[in-house]
Amino acid sequence: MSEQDVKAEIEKCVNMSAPGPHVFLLVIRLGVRFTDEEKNTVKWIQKNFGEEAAHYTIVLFTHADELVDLSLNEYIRENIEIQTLVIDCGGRFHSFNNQDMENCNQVTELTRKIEEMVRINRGKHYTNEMYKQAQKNNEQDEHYNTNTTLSIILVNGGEGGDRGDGGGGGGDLRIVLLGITGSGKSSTGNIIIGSFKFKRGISSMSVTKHCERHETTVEGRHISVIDTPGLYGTTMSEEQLKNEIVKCVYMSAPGPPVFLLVIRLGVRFTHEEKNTVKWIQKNFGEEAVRHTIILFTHADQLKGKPLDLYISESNALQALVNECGGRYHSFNNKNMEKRSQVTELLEKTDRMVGINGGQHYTIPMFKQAQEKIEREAFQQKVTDFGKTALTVAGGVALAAAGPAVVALGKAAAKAFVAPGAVKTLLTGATAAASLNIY
Ligand SMILES: Nc1nc2c(ncn2[C@@H]2O[C@H](COP(=O)(O)OP(=O)(O)O)[C@@H](O)[C@H]2O)c(=O)[nH]1
Ligand SMILES: [Mg+2]
Repeated sequence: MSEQDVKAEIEKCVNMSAPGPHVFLLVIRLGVRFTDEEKNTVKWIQKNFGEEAAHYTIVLFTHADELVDLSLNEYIRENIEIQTLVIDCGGRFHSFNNQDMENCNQVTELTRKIEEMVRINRGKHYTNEMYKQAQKNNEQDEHYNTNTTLSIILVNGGEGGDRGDGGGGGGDLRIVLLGITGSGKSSTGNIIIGSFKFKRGISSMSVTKHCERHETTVEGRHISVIDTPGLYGTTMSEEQLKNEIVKCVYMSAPGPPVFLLVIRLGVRFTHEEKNTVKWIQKNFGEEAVRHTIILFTHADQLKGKPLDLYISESNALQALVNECGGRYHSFNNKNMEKRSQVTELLEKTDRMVGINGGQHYTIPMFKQAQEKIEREAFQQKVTDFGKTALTVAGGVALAAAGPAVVALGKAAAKAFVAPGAVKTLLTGATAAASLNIY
């Protein structure tokens, strides 16, 4: 197919789904090597259909029945490239066994996921205007290349339902637990879901090393709780912790998480704990704090002292609460029977979502925060390189060393930039093969 033919076919398929599809299904075959072309398919969709298109995309895995040792969730979790693809699509995915025509459940389930996405998109669908805009942008881009191996199905879904909004406001809720080791995250998770599924305790065996998710239904609402390794006090490397954070964001998909910053009462408020809000800001972005509630555990150890009074007696605690917009709640994790503490927490999350005008924390916010960290780390490397060069140059004619350092800094910048540049090229590139549009 010539580039022109492909373009004409895409145009046709967009027109066929007028006034614009609710969903792009990005079809990926499992069980065979995940190719470079496939890795770039989300970029391809964004390039050809516009940036917004990814908000309307669900990854549909076929041949999932051929996975022998692992469940689909495990497979995605263990394959960072597939995981990235899924995260790029807001964590939305589904699988089909196309050999099993009788299995109506797989279709019903897909429809449910589509409806959920439409709801999160507030009933909006991809529009032909978005397509035209993307085409206009592409015409100005001399590297435009429509060839790829990807299969896309455009689906016109139903209008958004009213079953909640995926982030509170009475709808489904996804809660991510953050805090230092021993603060009571896993116990808090157990209280919320109403059973002892998260391992808790202080021995090294029970310290949470991987993100874990358990679910429950509270008064008709589907609640998922994602427990995370401690921000401090584990033996994990920064890299391992970072991988786990990516996972917890993925686990909270589709849709917007609420963060619970878990703090233990009754013991000295540590330096690390004081920095946890900064940690959240750095790793999840400034906006994440607007979606955070502080959850104090060990409320039983206050021995009847009102929590407000306890907070007001500590400048550091007060500052922490203020940083999180004055939102806090407390749990006595030893009292599983006291369900009112969970109901009250849910009320507070709903109120927070309301105050945020229904706006949620999103995956792009997370990505932006991560990119910022990478940029800053890179700048730091360049600065350090300059400093080393300055030391090497020694005290020899400082006036001359000045410009030399700048030059070295630039050289260093090039050396460090190179991998990024390759990445950009790779992501900008679309691979050759045929385009199948159904
Ligand atoms: N008395 C009391 N103990 C708690 C409470 N919450 C947690 N714990 C205990 O504190 C310890 C650490 O809790 P855990 O949930 O494992 O902390 P994590 O490392 O943050 O997941 C465990 O021994 C829990 O039983 C609480 O509200 N009251
Ligand atoms: Mg734990």
